[in-house]
Parts: sequence; structure tokens; C-alpha cells
Amino acid sequence: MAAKEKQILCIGLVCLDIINVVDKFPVEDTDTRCISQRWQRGGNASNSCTVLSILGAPCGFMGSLAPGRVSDFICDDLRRYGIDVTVIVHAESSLPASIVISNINNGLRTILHTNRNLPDVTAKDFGKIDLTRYKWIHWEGRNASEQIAMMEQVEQYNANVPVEQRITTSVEIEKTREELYQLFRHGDVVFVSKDIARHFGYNSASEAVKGLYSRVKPGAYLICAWAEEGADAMGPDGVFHSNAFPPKRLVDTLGAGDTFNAAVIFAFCNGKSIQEALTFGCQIAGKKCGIQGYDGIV
Ligand SMILES: Nc1ncnc2c1ncn2[C@@H]1O[C@H](COP(=O)(O)OP(=O)(O)OP(=O)(O)O)[C@@H](O)[C@H]1O
Ligand SMILES: *[C@@H]1O[C@H](CO)[C@@H](O)[C@H](O)[C@H]1NC(C)=O
Ligand SMILES: CC(=O)N[C@H]1CO[C@H](CO)[C@@H](O)[C@@H]1O
Repeated sequence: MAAKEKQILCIGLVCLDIINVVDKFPVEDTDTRCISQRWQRGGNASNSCTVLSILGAPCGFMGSLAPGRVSDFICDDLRRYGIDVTVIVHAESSLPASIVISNINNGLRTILHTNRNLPDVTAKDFGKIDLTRYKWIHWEGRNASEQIAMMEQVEQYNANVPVEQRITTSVEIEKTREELYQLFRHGDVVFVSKDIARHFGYNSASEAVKGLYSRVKPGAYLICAWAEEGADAMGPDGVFHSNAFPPKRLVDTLGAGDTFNAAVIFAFCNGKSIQEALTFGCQIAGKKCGIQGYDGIV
């Protein structure tokens, strides 16, 4: 029998999103009836797992949890999508939650987030997992020093296995926090947000990937998504672009970026080129923007 197919592992946050769908953004100090309200498992790495699972990739999630009913909801949902779960439970913490106001008239999402005390996964936690199970590991940039130590563990592992067993790494740098910029140097694929691009003074994805490329390690791909303008990438073989694939009607853009990342990783894992991966990322993310949640992207 063939060896069990290796997984794509995403490491980062899982939280509860309480999504309030409205057709008009509320005015302060008024009382508004929502069109609908739902609980959805959220968190960038956790969302990317949902998308990978729907696309048909064996995948795993690694992150921290705090015990309780919310955590039961989250674990049930991860199980429902067949996502392999490695969680570090922190009994003394509470689970992060977001209140999301999702406007179906323009697809825009407004997020109120809280994370008081849930510690991130550490390099020590990571050291306990069996790396032979994975072909790709993706980090949501959160605690750079710990995450760099994890990436170094993967580099060591890669140096000691045959080429075809090596793990490809990717990292998303989304928040404009100085500490996170060290992560550019790591990862075979680096996703950078338009927030960061703008912070560095770039006004398009193409300016951003060219301007920031010197920060990534030799041979790596740097990718920047830019909402309705699509996404650009730069690698050793040049600069690439895909237009966006806007849905007929923008319904819900929450997690569009996480969907894009997952679809790009999925395409790379299936041997696609950077151009094909960018285009596929934009296609799936565009489809996602036309529906509530993720069920229905393929
Ligand atoms: N308004 C839109 N129309 C068409 N495609 C879109 C739109 N918004 C996002 N996308 C698609 O999603 C991809 C990711 O977009 P973007 O980087 O703006 O998401 P994001 O703001 O990171 O989303 P989130 O943070 O909510 O996950 C884009 O490259 C594009 O393909
Ligand atoms: C990163 O994690 C370490 C170990 O848990 C912790 O000591 C440190 O404060 C964290 N740093 C940030 C910026 O969260
Ligand atoms: C840690 C991190 O980068 N979190 C981001 C996840 O995605 C949301 C949007 O869906 C951002 O607002 C967060 O900053």
C-alpha cells in the first residue's frame, strides 16, 4: 500500500467569529435587526485549513485552545472538515473571539477582535510533532522569534532527508509589527499583506513585491494580494500577476485572504507554476467573495 498522503500543516490562530449579516452598516446608538447571525470557526490559519480541506488536500491545524463550550464548537467543526488537529490546551486562558459585521450590500466586513491571554504555539510545542507527516507547513505570522525557531527545525530536518521528502514552508506577514519583518527571510513562499505594503509606501501589489523582494531568502517567492486588483508575485524567475475574478455580487469578503493563501499553497502542492498558483488563488478567493462562508467555493 502506498504511504499515507502527506499533509499541509497550518499553524496559527483559531477563534470564534460571531458573524452578523446586515444590509446596512449600523449607526451608533441604534437598534438593528440582522439578516442573519451565525457562529463560524475563524482565525487565519484555521480558515486556510477549511479551504484546503474543501479543495481536497489532506491538512492539519496546529494552534492553542482554551477549554470550554466555544472550544467544543471549534473542535467539532474542525472534525467536520476532516482537519487533523494538534492543539495545545491552556486551561487558564480564554478563547479569542471576534464580532464581525458583514454587509451583504458591498461584501465589506468590520471586525472587532479580542485576544486577552491565549499564548501562541512555541518552538518547544512544535518540536514534539512528527515532521515526516507533512509536505508543506504554513505559518500565520504571530510570534516571530518562536516561529523562526520552528522554521529552523524544519530547515534542519530538510537537510537530513532526501530531496523528495523535504517540507516546503510558507509564512503570511499581515500585521505592521516591526518584529514580524524578520519572517521575510524565512519561508519558501512569503505572503505579504497590502497593509504592510502600504506601510512601506507601496501603492500596488507589483510595487510591493519588487520593493520588498530583497528581504526574502534567495529563491523564494514573495506574493501580495490586493483585493479587487488581484495579486502579484516575484520569484527568481521574474514578476507575475493575476487579475481578480470578481463574483457577480460581492457578498462576504471575510477570509478572502486566507482563501487565497490556501488555494495558492494547494496549487503549488499539485506541481503548478507560480502563474497558475496565483490565478487559481484569485479564482477561488473571488468565488469565496460571492458566497457566505466557504462551503461552495468549488
Ligand atoms: N472585492 C473583491 N473582488 C474580487 N476579488 C477579491 C475581492 N476582495 C478580495 N478578492 C480576492 O481575494 C484575494 C485576497 O484579497 P485581500 O488580500 O484583499 O484579502 P484580505 O483583505 O487579506 O482578506 P481577509 O483579511 O479578510 O482574509 C485577492 O487577491 C482577490 O483575488
Ligand atoms: C513569544 O512567545 C514567547 C514564548 O511563549 C513569549 O515569551 C514571548 O513573550 C512572545 N512574544 C510575543 C511578541 O508575543
Ligand atoms: C494574525 C493576523 O494576521 N490576523 C489577521 C487575520 O485576518 C484578519 C482578516 O480576516 C485580519 O484582520 C487579522 O489581522
